[in-house]
This record gives sequence, structure tokens and C-alpha cells, in this order.
Amino acid sequence: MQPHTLSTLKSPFERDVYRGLTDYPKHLSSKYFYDKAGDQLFQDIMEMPEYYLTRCEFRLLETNRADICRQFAKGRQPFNLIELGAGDGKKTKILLKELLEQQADFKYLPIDISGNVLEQLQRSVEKEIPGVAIHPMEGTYFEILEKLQDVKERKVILFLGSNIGNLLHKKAIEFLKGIRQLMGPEDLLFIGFDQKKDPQTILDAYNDPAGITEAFNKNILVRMNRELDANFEPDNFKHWETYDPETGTARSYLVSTKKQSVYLGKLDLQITLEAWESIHTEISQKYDHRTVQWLADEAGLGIGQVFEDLDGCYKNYIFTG
Ligand code: AVJ
Repeated sequence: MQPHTLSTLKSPFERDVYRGLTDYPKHLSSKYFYDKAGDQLFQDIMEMPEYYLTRCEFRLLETNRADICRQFAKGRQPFNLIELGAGDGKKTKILLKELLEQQADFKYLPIDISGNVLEQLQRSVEKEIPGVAIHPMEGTYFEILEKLQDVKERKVILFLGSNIGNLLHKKAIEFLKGIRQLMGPEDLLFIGFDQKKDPQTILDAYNDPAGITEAFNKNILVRMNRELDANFEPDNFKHWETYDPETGTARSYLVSTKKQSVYLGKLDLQITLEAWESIHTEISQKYDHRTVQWLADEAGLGIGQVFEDLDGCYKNYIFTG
């Protein structure tokens, strides 16, 4: 068998892993956290007392649902409610119910990288809110942006959970620009931004004592073992979280606790990790108003109403195209 080179690797996962683990410093993309086990671990994270994000946004949506949904329906115009990274839809269901109550004319198009989570979402929406027309789409944000070019009707795009925080500013701007290009003058983007706050609160949210976040971070190793025929020993890595209060960037790492070699069979790739060498796996950006304003400006988006959680820990913005 010919040894693999980057160009002969088939899937984006294979190529990204190859690139990330042969790079220096090493890195992997957090989008690969979300296989079946990863989906479940993230659901568990959202239930943790330390993971304030979900509760803050839930509360914000509960409190402001009537106002938010009136703006979505904008005088009873029909629209497509497109959700990027829908996940389990727990927060979105608040809005779906409110929209039904307001007798809004809309279709719900949830998009997620995990087909598994989309199936669960479809089943639960059909059962709990049977009045909603739901059409799930599986794929990465960027793949889906392409597909959405074909949607001609009015669009209200949801990007909740501070999911944008997985993209550093440069990529976030690129992404927002991509969304803006899909938006007509009547369209809206409703987007969640986790806010800068006590650094300790942030570190605790990403480094819980029960080790759920650790398991979530290490799940990418387990996934490579299964899908890429690799032999990572998760116990030989330490979950490490940092937060820089100046930039607002939280970062997750897997740190090798000793010198070790790992073989990834499917990539025909042998890598060595030195003792205390890191693999960077995720960023979770925190924001302030100035930064959000700058992102919107750079992307050519206008800022509409801003909804704020009681203690200012979380905000949702309406952006216009
Ligand atoms: C789903 C990207 C918003 O960054 O807060 C939770 C993922 N990572 N704990 C976040 C996550 C570790 C989460 N997002």
C-alpha cells in the first residue's frame, strides 16, 4: 500500500486530523467533538450548574419571547426560520411555541453537523409542537450556507448558544459575511453572544469538577481511535482550559502528560508527542458590545435590537442585512 499523503485522504475529518497533528503546535477542530457520544456529553454539559450559557440564554428567550417573535414575523409576513447548529433545540422550542401562539406563518429549517441530533430534534418537535413544519438539513455551516442560496423566501436565521464563539474573529467575520450575502433587506439574523465576565466563572464553565467537559474534550481522541483506527490513550492527556480576560478568548487543550507515540492506522500516520506538548482543540470566545459592533461592521451587518440577560452575562442581537 502506498503511504497516504494529504491529497489522497478522503474525508474532511481525515484531512483535518492529518493536518492538525502534523502541524506545530498541534491542533484539532472542535467541530469533530459532535459524534453520538459527543452529542450526549454536550447535552450533559448544558445541564451542569457551572455551564451558565444555556440557562442564561434560555431565561433571556423566555423573558423576551413575545417581543423577539413579533420582530421575526414582522407584520405577519411568511418566513423560513433557519437555525444554524440547532442541537437539541431546547431553547428554540420557546420561540417555536411563541410563534405558533402568534399564528406566525413559518417553516423551521434546523441545520446541524450531527445527523443523530437532528433526528432526535425532528422527533421531539413533531411530538411536542405538532403545528410546526420542520425540514432538517445535515452539514457544516459553510456547506449549508451554499445550500441556502436556493431559499428564496424571507429568512430569519438563528445562531444561538454563542456557537459563533468557536470561530476566532477573522473567521467569524468571514462567516457573518457569508450569511449577509444570503440576506435580503427584510431578513434577520438573531445571534447569541456570551459576554465577558468574572474569569473564574468562565474557567469553571469549561473545567467542571465532575469531568464532563474533560470527557467531551477527550471524546475527539476516542473518535479518532474508532474512526481512524488510532491508539490514543485518553488517560495520557490532561484537559486544560485557559481564559484571557483581555481578548475574551477561552481555549481548550489536551496536554500530553508524557512522551508518547500514537499511530493512526487509517492515515498511516505515526506521531510523537513530547511530554507536556499540547493539542489545541477549541476556542470559546467571550464578547463585549464594542467587539460585537466591530464584527457586525466588518461583516457589513446592521445592529437592531439587543436583548440582555438580567445580570448582563449573555446577550442576543438582531442583525440586519
Ligand atoms: C457549543 C460552542 C457554544 O464553546 O461554550 C461547551 C461548546 N465546549 N463546553 C462552548 C463547549 C466546552 C460550546 N459551544
